[in-house]
Amino acid sequence: MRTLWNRVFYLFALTVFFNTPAFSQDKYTPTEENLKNREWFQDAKFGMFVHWGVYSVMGGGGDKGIAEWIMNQKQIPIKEYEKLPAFFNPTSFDAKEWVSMVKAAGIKYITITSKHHDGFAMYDSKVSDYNIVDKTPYGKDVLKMLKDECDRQGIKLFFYYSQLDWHHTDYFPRGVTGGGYTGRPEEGDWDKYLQYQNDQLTELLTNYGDVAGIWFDGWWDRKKANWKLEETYELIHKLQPGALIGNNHHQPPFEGEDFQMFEKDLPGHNTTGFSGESEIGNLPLETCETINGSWGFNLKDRNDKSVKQLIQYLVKAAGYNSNFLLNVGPMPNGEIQPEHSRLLKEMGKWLEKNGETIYGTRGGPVHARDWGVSTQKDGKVYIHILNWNDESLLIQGLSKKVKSAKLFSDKSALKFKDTDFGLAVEVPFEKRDEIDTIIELEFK
Ligand code: FHN
Repeated sequence: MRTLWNRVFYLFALTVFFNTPAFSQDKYTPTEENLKNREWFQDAKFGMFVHWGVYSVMGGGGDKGIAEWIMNQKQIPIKEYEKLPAFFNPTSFDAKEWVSMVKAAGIKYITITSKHHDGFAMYDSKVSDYNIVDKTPYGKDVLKMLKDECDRQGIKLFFYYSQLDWHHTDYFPRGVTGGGYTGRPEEGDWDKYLQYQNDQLTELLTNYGDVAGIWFDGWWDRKKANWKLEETYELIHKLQPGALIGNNHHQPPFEGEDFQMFEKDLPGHNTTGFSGESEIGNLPLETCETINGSWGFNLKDRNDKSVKQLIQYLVKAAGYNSNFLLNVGPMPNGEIQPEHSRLLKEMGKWLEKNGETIYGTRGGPVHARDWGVSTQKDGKVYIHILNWNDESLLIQGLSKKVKSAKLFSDKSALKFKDTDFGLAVEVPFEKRDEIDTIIELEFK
């Protein structure tokens, strides 16, 4: 008899324990609104990344490959680097022009640096006067101006936030970057730094209306540190449950995150060495890439990708069920480099014609191949031939019998044959497209 009561009591205790708030911390349950926003994110497919800050004034200091990291790469002590804000006066910054260009490019959201590793806030922070309103002759909150214009034109805005901080004295113990040269005392209170971080995040998620999400970076500077991410993530989801959290930690997703990004690589690839420790989780995916060779503005970087390369990257990302977050580094005067706006607008023209095969789709069902990728939506499959030199193509991995195969561009019928080895489709060369020959398949 006693043992039965013990067992019942023990079970009751367990259920109470597991449902007490303290414990539920570990299991993050996204709200309906958050799940809806994840759907929106996956349907959106195309975002613009913006690396803009006082480092833009240096334009890389004449060195290629240096931009937003110039403080660390040139070992510029804080007391010298703090002179830069006085030179930052982007009087040509026009949020309306930026957002109108973004719309013309077919881009659905913007992710902009609210604070990068140099610790300088590109918004009106009350937590630190090391910001654009208090320290620059410009004195205006560009994030506020941009958010208001995004709201006007129906574009969503994410804030990039660097957890790594080369300026804050309590970012201590130092990590793999931002060592001795900064001039900070070799002491500091890590928990004070985390509080500072969370206070700034509270500002960003309180003073700018609905924010689409937070794009964290810099965790990798102190991989072994206790970043207390669950507290930070819980704070964000308490302030804005629908906000999507992603963290560029280059690890498999952590509890509390809503999307997973890959830097300069398609999901599952590791050509740049960033994704060696990562694995594809079950969260919405995003690949971020530079339009040239730099994230921040670099005066000499002429390594612009071609329209073909950029469109094929967007298509491949969609084939990998991932978004494409394409970066620009605006100039210190506030303008986006005209050659980059032109490239983005060319992508917009292509999306005007072919957007149906990208927006709202999901990757597959045919896995990525050296000839291209596939996307699917509403029972249709779009085969994207990006690199193929034969007239006929054998497509494997389709589970249903094909009813029709059409060239997406002119809806003309294509000859096809369902064989034991896959679907053989004939795509005459004269019907090919230099960038992406799209076949629209419908099924029985
Ligand atoms: O160090 C940053 C870099 O400056 C840039 O912000 C990229 C963007 O994904 N992320 C880090 C490098 O992993």
